[in-house]
Amino acid sequence: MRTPTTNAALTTWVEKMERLCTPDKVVWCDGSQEEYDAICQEMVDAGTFIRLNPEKRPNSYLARSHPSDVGRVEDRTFICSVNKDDAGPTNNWAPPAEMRATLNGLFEGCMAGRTMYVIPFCMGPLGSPISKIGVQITDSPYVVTNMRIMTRMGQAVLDALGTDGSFIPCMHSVGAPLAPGQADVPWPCESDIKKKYIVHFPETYEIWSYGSGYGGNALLGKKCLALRIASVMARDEGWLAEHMLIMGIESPAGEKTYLGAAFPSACGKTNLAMLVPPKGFDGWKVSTVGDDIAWIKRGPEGELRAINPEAGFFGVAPGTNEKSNPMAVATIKSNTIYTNCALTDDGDIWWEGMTKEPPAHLIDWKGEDWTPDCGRPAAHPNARFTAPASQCPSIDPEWENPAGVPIAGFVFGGRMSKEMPLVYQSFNWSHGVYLAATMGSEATAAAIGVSAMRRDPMAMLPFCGYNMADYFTHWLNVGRRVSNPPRIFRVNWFRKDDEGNFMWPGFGQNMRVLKWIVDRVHGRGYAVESPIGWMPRHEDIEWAGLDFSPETFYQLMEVGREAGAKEAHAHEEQFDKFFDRLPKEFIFERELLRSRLWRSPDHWGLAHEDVVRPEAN
Ligand code: TSX
Ligand code: MN
Repeated sequence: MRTPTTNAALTTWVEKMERLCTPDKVVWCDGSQEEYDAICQEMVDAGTFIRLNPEKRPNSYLARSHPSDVGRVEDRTFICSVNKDDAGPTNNWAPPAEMRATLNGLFEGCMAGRTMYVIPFCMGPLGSPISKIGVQITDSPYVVTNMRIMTRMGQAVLDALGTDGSFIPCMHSVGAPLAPGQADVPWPCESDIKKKYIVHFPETYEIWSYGSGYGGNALLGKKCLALRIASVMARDEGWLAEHMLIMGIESPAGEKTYLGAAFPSACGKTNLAMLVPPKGFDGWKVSTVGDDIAWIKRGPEGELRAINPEAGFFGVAPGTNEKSNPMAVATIKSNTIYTNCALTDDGDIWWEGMTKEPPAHLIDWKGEDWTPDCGRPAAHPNARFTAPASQCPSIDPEWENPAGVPIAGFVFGGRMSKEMPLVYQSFNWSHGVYLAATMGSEATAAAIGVSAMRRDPMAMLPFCGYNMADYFTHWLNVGRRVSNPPRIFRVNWFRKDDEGNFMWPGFGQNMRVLKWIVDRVHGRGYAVESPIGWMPRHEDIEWAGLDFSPETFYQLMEVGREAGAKEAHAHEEQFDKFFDRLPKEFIFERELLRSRLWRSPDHWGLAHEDVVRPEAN
């Protein structure tokens, strides 16, 4: 095949990788529909893809992974900076030279019997000054088809790259070479977890991934490039690469407000990005720019503008239904790849939480017969859909604007069953960065049934490509360099009462919280100053269409002073490991929080002596 690029750096790299991996052949992907359809057909023939019933799911496929390859492998994810301290205490680190030697050994001959695909892709709209070009080499046709949905991929990217444009090299192999005559399996991968490697070289902007074909391990444009490597580039170049959804909110008067929102996993980020306003919000519109990643840069007027670097959604399937997320249900009706979902007898897919009643018979994600009483989940809990963002009915008209959309506010949330209010606003930028850095979520250890709070600063713990203390400093600096920095909020949809019931209806009803946030970022909307931040009173929230008493609302909003003090102490422990790299502002924010908690028991507008909560005067 003639090389479809004049970029010498690219052809040199591809030739070098071909010599290292010794594939049977090399295919440069052009990104066309014909190429996509042909690769899908090859995977159907090989047993990797099952074509779904075209009447139910046009142009859609189901893939089942190897049971050892079902999610990101955080223990096998490495940041290989020259100095260990530049990766920081929250990342796995290995010396770059040692890691390069290990990888060279693993990749040597690793594509024997396979095709090596070259995937030129662009994260962000082609031609946007915020976008970045990457080239992924992979031996997985599954990766090629997913990358075509998740990124702008193919010949147009090579054309944009030109003769001397630069790209981020992304090297990937499933790590399963075939001996001559050896039969392939539907999902080749390295099943020994210790031989899987997801490696980032932050100083040279390089990615090497070995042994896994699944999601964030293998679709290298997403977590590896658009978060880990991009966060390093963002630090170097003065912008932000964040694990955030981007949503637009339009009032009946036509005022448009864009928010970025970060949540750890299992908090319903995709649901929020596609929220449908509830009864009582006639004329309000919510639109989706992205559901996972935001690249945010200073615009010409000193404002912060965001793009979604992705072109599709790689969403968790279980729990997605007409009620929890009707926009996602519509998005995945066609042209979608399903991974580790269950298969129905009529060639459709199913997962837990799709319908109230499960079908009487299914083929589960492992390919085995399944009935409702068999005691096993039909879909893997981390089963996914890969679907084009353009198919989302709520996609924002500006979602591909190369200049991005202006961000007016940042929202940070976690899953907290106690002592974390529904919503509050930070006093200022550095207090907001502190709130974001101390956020966390309760992860239930299913085996023992207890909840433990896991801190996940800005939801970036698994995705920051450098020392998180430097990341906090970078955030503080960004606020100093923009005019009118976005206002910062904390939210919690998951508070429970003493009986263990969720106190807040969530989902579309979150619109009521978003409206208060929108009012606040525009300098409207009332709030009471409390020791932890600005809080709405019951009458500051729009309640049309929902019965929600002041009593319940204030229970949802209150924080015990004792609990607040314990929280401040936990922050101290959380940050200890960063030693003197932690920004000094964080020490002052913590001591200010402690002081406010104990010195304002009869503060104007606050109800009790021993609890913090706003109340009407
Ligand atoms: O996505 C969720 N959101 C955000 C929606 C825009 N989920 C699902 C989380 C798992 C991914 C939620 N679950 C939310 C929420 O706001 N809230 C809850 C908790 C909850 C669950 C069920 C009910 C209420 C709250 N059911 C009834 O009230 C009937
Ligand atoms: Mn994510």
